[in-house]
Amino acid sequence: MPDFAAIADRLTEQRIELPSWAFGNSGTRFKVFAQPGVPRDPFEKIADAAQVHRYTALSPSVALHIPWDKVASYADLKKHAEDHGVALGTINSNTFQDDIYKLGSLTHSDAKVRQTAIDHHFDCIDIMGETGSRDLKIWLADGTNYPGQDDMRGRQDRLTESLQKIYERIGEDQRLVLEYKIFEPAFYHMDVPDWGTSYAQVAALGDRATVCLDTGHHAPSTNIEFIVMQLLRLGKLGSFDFNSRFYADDDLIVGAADPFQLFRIIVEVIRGGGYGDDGDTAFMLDQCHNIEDKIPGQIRSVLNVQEMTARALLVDRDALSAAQLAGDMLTAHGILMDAFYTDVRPMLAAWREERGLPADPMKAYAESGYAASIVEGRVGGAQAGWGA
Ligand code: LRH
Ligand code: MN
Ligand code: MN
Repeated sequence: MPDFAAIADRLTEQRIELPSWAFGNSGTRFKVFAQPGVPRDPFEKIADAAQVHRYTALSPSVALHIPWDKVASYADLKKHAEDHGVALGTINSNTFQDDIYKLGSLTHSDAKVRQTAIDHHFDCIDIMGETGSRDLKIWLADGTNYPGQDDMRGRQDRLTESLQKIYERIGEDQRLVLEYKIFEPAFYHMDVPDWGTSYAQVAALGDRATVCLDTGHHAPSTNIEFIVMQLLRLGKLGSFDFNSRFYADDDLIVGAADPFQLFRIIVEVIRGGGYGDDGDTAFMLDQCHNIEDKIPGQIRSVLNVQEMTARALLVDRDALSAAQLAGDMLTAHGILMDAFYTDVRPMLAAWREERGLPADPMKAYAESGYAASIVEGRVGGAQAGWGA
């Protein structure tokens, strides 16, 4: 196995984008538990996200969700982010919370509704111009609840047409990233339920259209690393929404439910050339901390991604290929597991200290007093959360 020292530099290439919505209140359909001190506007969300980067140096950008993060001046928000040592990243569109989209948005049978949804994406593209964002991420809640409710084929054709119009608007250096999800909120069929549908749609658009893989959006037992391999092979893995799940789209801390799966995914990202400076695959988190504290929740997640990345970088590639070519399955499997079982935490603590970072970012944040300062300082105003 390679030495940790041999992979240490590659860890500096890691960039994990944070979702602005992870810092606001969220919950389930049963209850949203409000927390004291959570942000009341996008500026405060950025300030909180910057704390994660400050203690880890892993998360230099923040994704926005529109209209949740609507502000009067995106230039001001960009400046505010830069003043806090982070950048604004992916712009997420949102066509899932307005009454007109009850029966769909980009797939709707009514051309007026489709145009409203397309116009929303045009607004998002304008915002990208102001924020300097590269990626427009589209996740659609479109689908049906009952067999026969609508014509699935017609909806797919309308989706192609709508996406084409949006794609034509993005700049030469920008990308359209289409996220899929097997179910929820629609329960019979989703219009973009799987990577194959997303791939078919983005392949028809062109080179600047790619797929977003949210790790919580598959059927149980899906081999997600296989999808990672295939999309990278096809040059279409634009980004990840990382989170973890036990049942459905649980949006829990990354690596909490199944660290081994996270390891296997990152092994394939590295194998497929998607990692770091060489790769075009954006690592993002998509989590909702319903009951745990939001900032340490995100710190934990980015550290878990880093830890599994270190272990994945430790896989002895040459020995693995040799064993695979020799048909020596037990040796090959053993090589992978050796890397997985390596406890890299002390090495990562030292790696951080060498770079002027705290050995234990969770502890450093907890001792910083920031949590108490926001509880004290953020009085008055409504707390930001879903739909805010
Ligand atoms: C949908 C999703 C998508 C949305 C986010 C809030 O389940 O994963 O990425 O934008 O949640
Ligand atoms: Mn997502
Ligand atoms: Mn999701």
